[in-house]
Amino acid sequence: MNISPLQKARYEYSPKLPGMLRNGIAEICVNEGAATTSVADQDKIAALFPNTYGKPEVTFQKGQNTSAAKKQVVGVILSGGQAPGGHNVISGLYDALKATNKDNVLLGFKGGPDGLLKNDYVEFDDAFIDAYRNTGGFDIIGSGRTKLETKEQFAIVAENAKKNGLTAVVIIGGDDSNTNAATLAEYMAANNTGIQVIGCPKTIDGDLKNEDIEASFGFDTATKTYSELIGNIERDANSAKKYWHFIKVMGRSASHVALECALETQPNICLIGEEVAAKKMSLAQITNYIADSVEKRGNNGNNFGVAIIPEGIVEFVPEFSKLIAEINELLAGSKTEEFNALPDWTAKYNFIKAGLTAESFAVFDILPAGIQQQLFLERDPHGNVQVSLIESEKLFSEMVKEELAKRKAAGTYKGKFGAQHHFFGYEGRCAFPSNFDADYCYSLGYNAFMLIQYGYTGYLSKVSNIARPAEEWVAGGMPITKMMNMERRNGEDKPVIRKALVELDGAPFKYFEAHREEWAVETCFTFPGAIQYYGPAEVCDLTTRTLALEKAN
Ligand code: FBP
Repeated sequence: MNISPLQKARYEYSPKLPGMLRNGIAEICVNEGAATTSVADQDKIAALFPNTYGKPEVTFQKGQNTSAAKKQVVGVILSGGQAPGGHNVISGLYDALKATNKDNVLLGFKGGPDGLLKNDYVEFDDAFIDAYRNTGGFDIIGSGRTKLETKEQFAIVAENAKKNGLTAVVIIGGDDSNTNAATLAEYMAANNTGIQVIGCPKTIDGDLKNEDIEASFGFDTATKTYSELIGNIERDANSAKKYWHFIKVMGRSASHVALECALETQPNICLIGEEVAAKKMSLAQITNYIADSVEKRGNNGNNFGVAIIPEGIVEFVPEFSKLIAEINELLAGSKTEEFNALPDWTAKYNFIKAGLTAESFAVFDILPAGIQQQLFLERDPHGNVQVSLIESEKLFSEMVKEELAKRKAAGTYKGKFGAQHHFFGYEGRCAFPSNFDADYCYSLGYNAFMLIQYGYTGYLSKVSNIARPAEEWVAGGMPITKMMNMERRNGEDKPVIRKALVELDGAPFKYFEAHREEWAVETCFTFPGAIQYYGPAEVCDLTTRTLALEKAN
């Protein structure tokens, strides 16, 4: 097989472990802290997780390994969207498992949770693992978005696990997947299966984060990849001086990715969904905010700029969410067929006008025609609007264009406006993991095995102090129930891990807020360049600005 020189070099890279795990398996002992309680709704969560609730935080230390000798057969899955470093979680898990006992077995279940349900797996060996060390992607076993959440599914998983002699299952996923890992752990314990379940925190979105989990893996590499591209676009804009670039970046809901990219590249504009929601901003207000920057820069002779738009933005605009809810209602059930049968867009437009409230129709009516049609024509299998497909970068650039035309007619705007559109998402999810993600992921996997070996279940692999060099990282585990609260989901109260949105009083947003007025008018672009894998640590091992600001004293 042909491989690139970088891939070859990355095979040789030895990920850095936390200092406490570096002396070899024989010298890793465990220290238990106090019992834990969930972040909210303690009584309800305790009642739902009688076997796994309230367990202590654990930390690994240098010292004699006192875990019981036992042959381990571990199953692992990758769940949800790809994130750089997944392969290293698996290689860290494999290395710790084999270093503990060469007869231990690691099975990779294919295609995400479906692999556990269909009992579709591969057994890893050295050659298999070596071909994926320090590489991006989830292609080692694939991933999937099936949710493992019903008792029936758990029973199938338990049966397949027993068939294969599994002692533990490791779920590498985001907040939903780890919520389900906690429920599966509880099921396994309640049914005396003896099968442990451990989670690992993954998602490029950065929204699986709390006082215990400092960052989800993949966020570092994905944001560095997008920031490189945004920096390159800024240089292009500053060279040609003729375009405004509207760049949408992934992040299904939270705006952590957009904020981190803004901190790295200092664009003229970056929208933050959480701020839009807190200030209840309308589409017109957001449009005016961007148009003000374009106008001021244009009047200074700078007919170019860069605006970062988070993927999830429209759901944070109250009037837009209301519109979407009304559209979903309008086309519920058989009404979709009625709508689809209408002969042309004019007939459909009249149907929409008659069906929406006047308030929502007014919002609908100011949308560019392409977006209007997208809202009605591209729908998911349940008939709902596919919000993530809305081209918000085009939505705002077209609305800004219309606003500027009015300002031009009024004589306040004297510049020229030409727009380019980009969407950066898939480009970053499978990049070669940065040194940080390669090290962090390997440590999470290695650590996950130590949690299994010491008999824990319902825990999330936790590596903390990660804004410091790896030597100082702290390895351990936290009961997943500690991160849970009750939330309303699909009409029911459910125990879930709290999703971390951008905190408007947090240090990363405060830094951005303190500088954005200047960035909006001046050209303050910064150019992070490509991820560096080899060279001085201050260039190669740096993690995100978000983490650095959050952890600065
Ligand atoms: P996870 O939350 O599963 O990690 O996935 C996040 C994400 O990458 C989002 O940023 C994006 O909106 C979504 O996945 C895209 O999903 P898909 O891969 O199904 O197109």
